[in-house]
Order: sequence, then C-alpha cells, then structure tokens
Amino acid sequence: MGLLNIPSLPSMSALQPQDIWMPEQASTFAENVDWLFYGILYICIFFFVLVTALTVYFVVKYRRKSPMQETGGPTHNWFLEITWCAIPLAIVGWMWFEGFRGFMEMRSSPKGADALRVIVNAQKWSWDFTYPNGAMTQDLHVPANHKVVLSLNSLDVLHSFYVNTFRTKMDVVPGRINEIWFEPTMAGEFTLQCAEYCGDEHSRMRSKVIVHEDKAAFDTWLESYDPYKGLEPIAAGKLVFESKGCTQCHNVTGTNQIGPTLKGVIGREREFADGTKMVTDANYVRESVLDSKAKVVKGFDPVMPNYKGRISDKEIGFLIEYLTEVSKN
Ligand code: HEC
Ligand SMILES: [Cu+2]
Repeated sequence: MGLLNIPSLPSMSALQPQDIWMPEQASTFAENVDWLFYGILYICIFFFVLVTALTVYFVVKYRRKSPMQETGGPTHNWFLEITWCAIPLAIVGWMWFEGFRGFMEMRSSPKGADALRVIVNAQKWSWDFTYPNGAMTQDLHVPANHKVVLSLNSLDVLHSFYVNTFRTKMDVVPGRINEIWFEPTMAGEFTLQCAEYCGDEHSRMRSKVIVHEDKAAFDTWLESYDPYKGLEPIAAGKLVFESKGCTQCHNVTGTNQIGPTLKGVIGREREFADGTKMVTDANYVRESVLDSKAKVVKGFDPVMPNYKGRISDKEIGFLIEYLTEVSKN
C-alpha cells in the first residue's frame, strides 16, 4: 500500500485527449487564443529542449578533464551575445504584442446597434440573465454568429464569468459593471462556470450557455419564452418569489429577516411608519411590490426595491396564490 493513496485521481487511460488539450472552439476568439497559446507553448518547449540539451552537451564537452588542467582566461563574442539577446527579445516582444492585441479585441465591446445585450446578475451561487424584452432565465441563451454583449453585475461578492469553449472570462465585481462580449460560432450547449472562489458552494455555481442556430431562432425562442409554462399557479408563484430575489429579504417560515416574514401576509393587522393601520389584503401585497414605499411597515427600514416594470401582473397573480398557500395551516 502506497504512502500517498489518492483514490479519486482518474487513471491515465480514462483521460481523453480533450482533457489535455484546449476544449472545443465555440467563439470567434477561440482560434486566436489557441493559436497564440500553442505558439507560446511550442516556442517554450523548443527553447527548453535546446537549452537543456546544450547545457548537458557543454557540461560534458568542456568538463575539467584533470585537476591539473588550466582554465582559459575570460573571452567573449559580441556576435553571439547580441544574437542571443536580440532573438529572445524579438520573440517575447511578439508574444506581448499578440497578447495585447487579443486582449484589446476582447475588451472593446462592439457598439453597433445589432449586438444583443444581456444583463448578467451573479449571486451566491447562481446566475441570472435578463434579455432586452425583460425575460429572465437561469441559463444564458444566445444566437450563433451574432455579437453578444454582457453587462456583468454582482449582487454580493466577487464572481467570475467563465466559458472555456468561448475562451472568455471576466470578473464580476460588486459595485461596478464590467462588460464582455463574444460571438459564438456554433449552436449547442456549453458550460458556464464561476471562476472565482466565492464561498462554500462556489464549485456548484455553474450554468449553461445555450447557443441557438441563428438570430431568427433565438428571437423565436425569446418571444415564446414563458418560464411558467405548465406550472400550477402556486408553483409558478414560488418560482416568482425565488427568481425575483424576494428571498434575499423575506421568507415564508414565520421569522422576520430584513423584511417581515410573508407567512400570513394577507389578512393581518399592520401598523405603518406613518401611524396608519389596516388589515392587509391581496391588493396590499400588489401595492407593496409595485410601489414599496407607499406603505412602510412599522419597525422596518424602507429598503425594499420597487418592482414596477420588473414584474408582470400575471406574476403578481401567481405570487398572491403562493403567499396565500404558505399562509395556510
Ligand atoms: C432588499 C430587501 C427586500 C427585497 C429584495 C424585497 N423586500 Fe419586500 N420588504 C422589505 C422590507 C424591509 C419590508 C418592510 C418595510 C416596507 O414595508 O417597505 C418589506 C415589505 C414587504 C411587504 C409587506 C409585508 C407586510 O408584512 O406587511 C410585502 C408583501 C413584500 N415586501 C413583498 C415582497 C416581494 C413579493 C418581493 C419580491 C418580488 C420583495 N418583497 C422583495 C424588503 C425587501
Ligand atoms: Cu461565484
């Protein structure tokens, strides 16, 4: 039995070629990135082998053959010395130039009106994506052969948006908006990961990028997208509650958090910060969501955001069914 017994290591035979080499090339950046990466890799291998081989050869060839052997005085060779400085300088200069050019290309998002813009919200430990028509998904949908600009936003800590098949990665920083762009070159499903350690569930902060055939297919998908399709109103309401971020401040278990618990929210007596009172009803919930400052519950800070324009009447309907259901018992 070995001292280092690590059973979870994959056996060499289980490794596929794509585990060692770069993954699929699925964006316009990929070819350039790989070309430069492999270029640098092969140059490094070439010089590593050359330098190591010459070192070994010279060590043997010029070794001191007897204790009596005299060493010659210092000599030098201008031609050699200049050459072995100039060639490496040219090579690293080229690496820098190519790297910088690729970097600038990736960092300057296209300003054209035709680029699809998607807002990305990263949050411990999930992603959500908001499209120009307001639809929101947990997987990123984009068209192939079309420029996509992402506006990256973190609701809590530092995350990093990383799609290895697109060769693109960008930090998602709380308190500032970072932009990245890419153009997918093939339809399919690709893995999207968080590449910045952001807490204990970090490794599960994954999602998918679904690349549609073309812009037309994407538009058709977007128009017909309905996250509540096939869900009963209560289940749909739960989805609204979770996907709109209400759970950041509210729960339905009966304990107050940043906001009051929403268990029993309909039909309880409420006193507001301005001293008025009422027995709450469904319309009160509706008003709280659309215009949260209209009535501020006494004893709480008025920190709830307004959801006007970010939630539909249909969604409020579902929400009320859900809140009514969780208030029973
Ligand atoms: C950033 C925290 C925060 C978020 C996110 C938030 N709320 Fe609130 N909410 C509060 C606070 C604080 C109050 C109490 C003060 C007030 O009435 O404005 C409150 C009050 C309410 C009330 C009135 C509760 C009562 O007991 O009378 C309802 C209903 C409500 N929120 C629903 C929602 C729904 C639905 C969502 C998601 C769409 C949501 N809130 C998102 C913080 C939040
Ligand atoms: Cu993360």
